[in-house]
Amino acid sequence: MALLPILTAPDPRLKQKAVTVEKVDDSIRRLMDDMLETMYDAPGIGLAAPQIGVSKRVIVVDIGKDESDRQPIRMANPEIVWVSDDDRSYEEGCLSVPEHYAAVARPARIKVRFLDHQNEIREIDADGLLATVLQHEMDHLDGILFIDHLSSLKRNMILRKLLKAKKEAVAVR
Ligand code: K1U
Ligand code: ZN
Repeated sequence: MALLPILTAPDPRLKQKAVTVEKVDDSIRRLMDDMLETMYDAPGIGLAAPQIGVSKRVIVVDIGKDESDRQPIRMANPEIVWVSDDDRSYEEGCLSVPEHYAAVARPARIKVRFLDHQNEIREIDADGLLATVLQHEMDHLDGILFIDHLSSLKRNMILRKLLKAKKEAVAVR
């Protein structure tokens, strides 16, 4: 397994629509495992392939409480097939938008269809934190960041700070 560098905004690769996976084969399984290792190391509770510069429709999620309670979920080509009418607002973070958090309202409950790590079609019903994280990760596959759900004023303020931090990091290298 391998630890992969996580891209941070602003980066054009985070704004692209990712490509559908033809089949979950050994190379996609390796990608899923590398993404899980990278996510646990970050640490985070979700990761989408575009965040590591891979334009494929693959996400991983684990909302387990700690290392002794790991519940990894691997998904290729996830799609939302049902959403509840009611929304839930949650303070979101993102490994590609470091040190910024904001409340985002999304459907409270969803049903997701996906290919699992054995290339089998599966469906899961999700609510609470799992529903929030799955929607956040699926947004990444369409080039959408949680800051795109905020006002342009808040989004541009965050992007300006991230760009400044990137320029300062290059200057001290
Ligand atoms: O997509 C990502 O960058 C991962 C992101 C997922 C997410 C978190 C919260 C709401 C929506 C989506 C993160 O994992 S940010 C880090 C984080 O939330 C966390 C890290 C360690 C322990 C618990 C949470
Ligand atoms: Zn994210």
